[in-house]
Amino acid sequence: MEDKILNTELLINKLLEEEEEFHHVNNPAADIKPVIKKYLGVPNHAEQLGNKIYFTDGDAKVEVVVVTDEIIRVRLAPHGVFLEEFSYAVPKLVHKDASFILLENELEFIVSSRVVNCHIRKKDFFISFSDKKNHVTSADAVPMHWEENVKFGGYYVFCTKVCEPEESFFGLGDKPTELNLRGKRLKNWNTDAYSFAWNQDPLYRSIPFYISLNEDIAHGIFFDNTFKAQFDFGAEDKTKTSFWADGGELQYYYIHGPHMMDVVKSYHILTGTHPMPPLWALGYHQCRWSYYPEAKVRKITKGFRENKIPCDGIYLDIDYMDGYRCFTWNRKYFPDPKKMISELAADGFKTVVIIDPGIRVDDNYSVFKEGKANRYFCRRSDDYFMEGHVWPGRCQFPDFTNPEVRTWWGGLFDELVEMGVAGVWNDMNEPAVFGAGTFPDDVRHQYDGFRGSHRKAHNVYGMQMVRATYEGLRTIMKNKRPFTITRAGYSGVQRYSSVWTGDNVASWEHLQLGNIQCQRLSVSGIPFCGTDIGGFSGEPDGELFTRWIQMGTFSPFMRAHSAGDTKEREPWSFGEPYTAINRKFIELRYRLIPYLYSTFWEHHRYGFPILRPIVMQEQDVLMNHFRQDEFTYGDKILICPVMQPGQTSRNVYLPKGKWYNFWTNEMVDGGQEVTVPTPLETIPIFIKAGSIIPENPVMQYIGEKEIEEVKLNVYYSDYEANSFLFEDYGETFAYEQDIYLEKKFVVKGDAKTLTIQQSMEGLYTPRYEGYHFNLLGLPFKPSKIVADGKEVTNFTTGKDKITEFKFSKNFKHIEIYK
Ligand code: MIG
Repeated sequence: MEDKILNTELLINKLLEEEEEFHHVNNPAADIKPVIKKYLGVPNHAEQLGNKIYFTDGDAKVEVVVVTDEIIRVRLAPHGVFLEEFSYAVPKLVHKDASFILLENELEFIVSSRVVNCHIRKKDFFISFSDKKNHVTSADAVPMHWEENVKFGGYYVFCTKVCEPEESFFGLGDKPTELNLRGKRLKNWNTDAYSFAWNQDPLYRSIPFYISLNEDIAHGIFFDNTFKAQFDFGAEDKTKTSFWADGGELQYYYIHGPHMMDVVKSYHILTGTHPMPPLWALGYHQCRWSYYPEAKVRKITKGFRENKIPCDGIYLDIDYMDGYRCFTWNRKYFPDPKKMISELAADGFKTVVIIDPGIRVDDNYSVFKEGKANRYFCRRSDDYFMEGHVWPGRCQFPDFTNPEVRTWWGGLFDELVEMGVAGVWNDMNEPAVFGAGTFPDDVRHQYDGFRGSHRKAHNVYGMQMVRATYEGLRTIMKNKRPFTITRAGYSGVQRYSSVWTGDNVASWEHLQLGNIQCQRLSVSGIPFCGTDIGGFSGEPDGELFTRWIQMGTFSPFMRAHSAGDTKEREPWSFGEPYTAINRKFIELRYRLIPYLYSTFWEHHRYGFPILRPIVMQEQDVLMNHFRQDEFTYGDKILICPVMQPGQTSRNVYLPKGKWYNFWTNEMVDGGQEVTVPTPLETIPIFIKAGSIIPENPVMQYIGEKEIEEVKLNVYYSDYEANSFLFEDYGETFAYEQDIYLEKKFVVKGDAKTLTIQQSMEGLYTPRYEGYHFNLLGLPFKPSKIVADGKEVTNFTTGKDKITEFKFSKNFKHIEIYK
């Protein structure tokens, strides 16, 4: 884009020079001003209309809206006319009792909520934000500006802010680069990036949201603009942070912290959270391009049961279809899909099928015929169809930005659901087109009635596809939770789908990259994410695969996937000792399901991410702004994957507080780096002291057996700590009617006692009766345990110093005495 601008500037200068040479008389064009960047002038006026405040320099207008106490939205209209309000990311702008006042002094106008002040400087229209202690968190470095786009209409829009010397930046979705984005320039334009490399940009998703952290205060900027957009975090000029787009409106939300977690939670207030997934989707998934024919699928699923490796999801990639026609089956490979799917289901496997956006141009194919008859396919500016080659050959593409098309598309899943399909995988929805890469700019989109070219719709196309998929499945499955996974997305995609990081490579570097990408997606509002375990292209050896399984055990979404031209890639493919270690970790995944599920609820209900980078735990420590290996899974389990071959030990940073080494139960002081042995059998896992980690018995798939008791692992601490457990049916939307149970545990110890308390809220009753307590790290050998006033007699303390006993799931108060 920069180049283009330069060219236009050169061209205009040349024209102007020519003009001078020829000395035209009466040339009407001579009065037209050249295209140059224009900046806001002097704000001479402030006007309040309801909860919106307008400032103008006489021509351009700026609108300021206080959305919540922490969120303020700014919009710019270069010639005073705002675009109609519509956003795929923010479906409904909630004004949560946002009271504010408008003040004016000699130097500035101030819009002030209970938490943030937005300053509009009278001298030059600079906009800045400060907190109630008058600490400026974000300030314009130049006024907002724009440049007319002669070719397409509208404007290139720009915003440039001050970048402070120690300011760090996080967010922006799936960028394959260091976690801290300081010093980088990045672009948002959804792209199919097969075998992407470190620093390659852009990738599959566009999440125009970043978090800034400076002097222990975090704020977020959400630039809700779907056009091709760029962000510069002190790359071009280390004193400036800017963001700009090729069109649309300069519209951004300032989101106040002061903690990074506050910013992420507020971002979720704007863009929504992930719905509760079906419980099985938290299990292990096995995928490959492709498992076919049916015999192969059965061989794989049988392999899991025979090897006693738990698995819940089995995937069918594009070869299950008839000539890659969506919603059809290749009957040679899969003669009776319904029978196969139901037999797989009886053995605990949920079948997930891939669906791409390209619909084969074929008048004998019902999906194409319906789409054609109803004019559901995208068209070029001159009304020709948008045609491109993808897997099925020549294709046309539904316009998923049209609500009518989404409803139609959603309805197409009824047959698959009737056959028993439990989940849908949306691929190639950047959209990807062979050769051309994606659609040309002039393709038109309905854009929910707000119309636009592909320049505007490109980045939301995939999100609207998976939205159509999710909403369709939800309608067809009635009260059952659908599972969806998408490659492309835009802010808000988390309301409809999980994501995977796309076509990675079987290399140690990609293991490191995947670790960062999942953390980044997590703070960018996309909680349910994972990598292709093992690497999509290329060949991992047993060690790399096992290290990847170990990291993947702690990815919110856990799926192994591989390209078709690689060797077999199941958890047992590498022989011993790998198979046993892979099994042990996948079993650990299943043991921790109640913990993961509770963390998911914390996300869904309260907007916490599932994975949390260390900087989110301790943002006041500058070193932590650059840490990207360790992360926490929920807030109680700290993980540090092993990402080097042959590594026998590694340093791990533990945030302040006390931690237990999960493997040895040894207590370690945080606030320091510790050296941890890393034999192939383990990776560093630490549990925060005071936690209660709920645990399920290992099963071959979720729901295989009735749960008879839930184990509560109680990690002693001498300070008070809270833990949570969320329980419900696991596969319906009853939780929306408050049919669930939220349990809160409080643990507190001293030298002679340990107290555990439980309180419960909600309308659900789990079927198991009791807890199996596992007390770890007690500094004394218990002599007496009293639960709800009754003495517990049958407790034991083993050689490992772990004290065990059973008691009712409804307990309120337990005391353990020395
Ligand atoms: O052009 O469906 O990222 O996961 O296996 C490749 C085949 C298309 C790309 C996806 C990958 C999938 C593959 N797809």
